[in-house]
Amino acid sequence: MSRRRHHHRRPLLATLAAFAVLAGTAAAAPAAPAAPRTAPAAATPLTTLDDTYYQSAIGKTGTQLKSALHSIISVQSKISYSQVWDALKNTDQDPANSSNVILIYSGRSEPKSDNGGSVGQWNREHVWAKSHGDFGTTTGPGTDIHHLRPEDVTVNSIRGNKDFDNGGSAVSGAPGNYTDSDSFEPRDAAKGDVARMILYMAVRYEGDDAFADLEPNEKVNNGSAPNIGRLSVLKQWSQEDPPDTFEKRRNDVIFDQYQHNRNPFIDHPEWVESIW
Ligand SMILES: [Ca+2]
Ligand SMILES: [Ca+2]
Repeated sequence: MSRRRHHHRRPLLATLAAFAVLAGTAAAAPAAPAAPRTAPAAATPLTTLDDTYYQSAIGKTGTQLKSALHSIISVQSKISYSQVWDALKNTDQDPANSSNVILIYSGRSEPKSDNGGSVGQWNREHVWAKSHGDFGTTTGPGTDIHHLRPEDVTVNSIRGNKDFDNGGSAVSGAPGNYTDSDSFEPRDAAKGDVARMILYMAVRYEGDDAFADLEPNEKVNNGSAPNIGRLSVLKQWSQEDPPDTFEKRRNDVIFDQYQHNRNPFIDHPEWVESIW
């Protein structure tokens, strides 16, 4: 049991010259006629976002805040499932090695070029499991890169469509992750990311666009219902693992280069408690 105790933790929090890497894969952006926006060279400051992007949400709480955020973040460009590969090579680039991506659960740095479906490769993990609401990989929630992350093929399969909760046995090949028959617990550094991705999906998808209304709940074993649990655990994880440089850069890259919408809970983690 203690054999994998001394695994190294990746220095995700290391300061990085993130914006040196912004050049490169913008070609994946689709031609959808969303609001034209020139990609800035650096991240827009939060105060500016509050005065512009989030203007109609500022000062609101609870269901009114959720509704305002839904309107804001539903204005977006969309990419196809095949375009997701290149997008993830950009959004999840290893700050210490521009040839690699970081795998969300494993924490491993893996060559971008080693994507695919074979053992040892990385593929596209739907953090909001796509069977929960059965949205598949057609353009929509199944290709929304706010909740898509690179992960080891085998570990992705172990997570499967399980809900999130604490506890279980150690996951082979993914130090710090645990699973049992009905739930999955990601490593500490990914816990908040997972929570904020799930809650983004809940606000973005409200059943008004031909896809299911996605919502978190307190259960595990949600199966194909459009729900993911457990909400109380996700809220705790969001507090324990606040947004870091990697997660914030990811949000900026998606906003600037791909979907032109943001995950509000990365910008304003306190909105989690305000809505839920
Ligand atoms: Ca984190
Ligand atoms: Ca919803």
